[in-house]
Amino acid sequence: FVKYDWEDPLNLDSLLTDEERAIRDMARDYCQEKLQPRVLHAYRTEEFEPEILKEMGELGLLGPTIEGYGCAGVSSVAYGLIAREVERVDSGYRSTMSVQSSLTMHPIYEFGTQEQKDKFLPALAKGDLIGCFGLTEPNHGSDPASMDTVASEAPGGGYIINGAKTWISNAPYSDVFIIWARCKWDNKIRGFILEKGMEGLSAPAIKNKLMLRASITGSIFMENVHVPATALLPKVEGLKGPFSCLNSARYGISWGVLGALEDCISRARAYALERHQFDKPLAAFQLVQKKLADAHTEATLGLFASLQVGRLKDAGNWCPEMVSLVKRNNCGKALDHSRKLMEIFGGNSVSDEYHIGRHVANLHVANTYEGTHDIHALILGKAITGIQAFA
Ligand code: TGC
Ligand code: FAD
Repeated sequence: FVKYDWEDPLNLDSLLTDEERAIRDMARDYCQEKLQPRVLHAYRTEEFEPEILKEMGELGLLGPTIEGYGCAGVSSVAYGLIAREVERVDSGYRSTMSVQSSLTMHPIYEFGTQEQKDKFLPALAKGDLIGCFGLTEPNHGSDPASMDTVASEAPGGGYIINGAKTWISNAPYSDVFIIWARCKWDNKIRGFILEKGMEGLSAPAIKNKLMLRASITGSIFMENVHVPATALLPKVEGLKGPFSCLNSARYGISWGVLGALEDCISRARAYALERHQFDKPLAAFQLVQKKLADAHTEATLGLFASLQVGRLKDAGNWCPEMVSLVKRNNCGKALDHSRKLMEIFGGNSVSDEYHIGRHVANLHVANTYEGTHDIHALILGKAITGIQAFA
């Protein structure tokens, strides 16, 4: 037999290419050396350092699956491995990275004009510009089809946008806003690129969050924002525009949350070996071992499922329901098991110095945004039964 490796029990490593392993190792080194030392301060103060995006850009971690425009052009699996390493430190840092990559760069790359791509993608890839994605509204979260934000044709050319978005990651620091609005002239939803400084556009921060504090979240208010005709993303209409971006981001989250769970496992293991009660390390008690075994099993199975979805995605042999399956399962499992592992820390779990409480709080958000756990159950339920149960 080979020796059982508790950090890679089923040898995921053997299914990666040399390039994917190199990207993972580079991302892990960066995250552990540069992000881990900053995370407690960021979480305590809700202060975001925009330089982090520039650092990620320098390493080719932004929009990594895009070909050209200064992007790395790597596989979806490599993108997942990056998300896993970033979220091993904090889900908020992964949020910042995935909103830039999947929700800002992706729609410009897929649905933008050549001019829009040339103008925005190289600067977003370097982290010189920061982007956000406005779909959710104060009155419409799970049901974006009912959105109130509207675009109308401006008399002298271009469009006028009115509405509000809420819970938008990166918004207060953003230079580029991908805004989804219902177009008054034909009632269809389309995407627009708004830019910081446009009259009538504001993006105040939502402060005092209990979770995901290392990622800055804001509202977006648009009062008669006049945008030029060139702001429209012309190559898509309808909800499949924003949902296509979500396919990519949800897939990345399915890897990311398991990075957070893996960090919880390794911290809980170290703590259980070190801490003694009843003259024994906690790790010697069966109930503690069961918590570690359960978490470790689910993290491993989840990683293999995401790897398979990534491979199918790159082969063009996939569908969104596969992404719903791994997003839902991995977020739910990461949240449940990180919570159980937190018990191993007893009273110390309350201290942020032990990190696990921060992961648990963050994972509640990951289980909620990009489609809640229950919304993804309904997407799968529809695929299984053929019956739509949303409304
Ligand atoms: P439905 O009628 O099912 O579909 C409308 C149109 O969209 C198409 N479509 C998709 N296209 C591509 N990919 C997908 N995954 C798609 N899902 C649907 C569909 O084919 C149809 O096209 P067409 O041409 O026929 O018009 O839509 P519905 O209104 O019934 O919606 C159903 C539901 C509940 C599944 C959907 O609305 C949903 O997924 N709700 C969840 C909302 C959500 O995920 N919001 C995320 C906001 S962004 C965010 O949270 C970022 S956090 C980032 C971070 O910080 O990391
Ligand atoms: P609701 O839709 O009001 O849902 C509340 C509850 O009702 C949930 O449990 C839900 O599962 C349940 N529910 C709703 N409909 C049904 C149904 N038909 N059947 C059964 N149960 C149902 N959005 C963006 O657009 N861009 C971002 O960058 C972004 N970043 C975010 C960052 C953070 C920190 C947070 C917290 C959210 C972010 N979001 C973002 C918003 C996020 O996508 C929404 O919160 C999420 O989609 C859920 O919408 P909601 O909060 O309006 O909940």
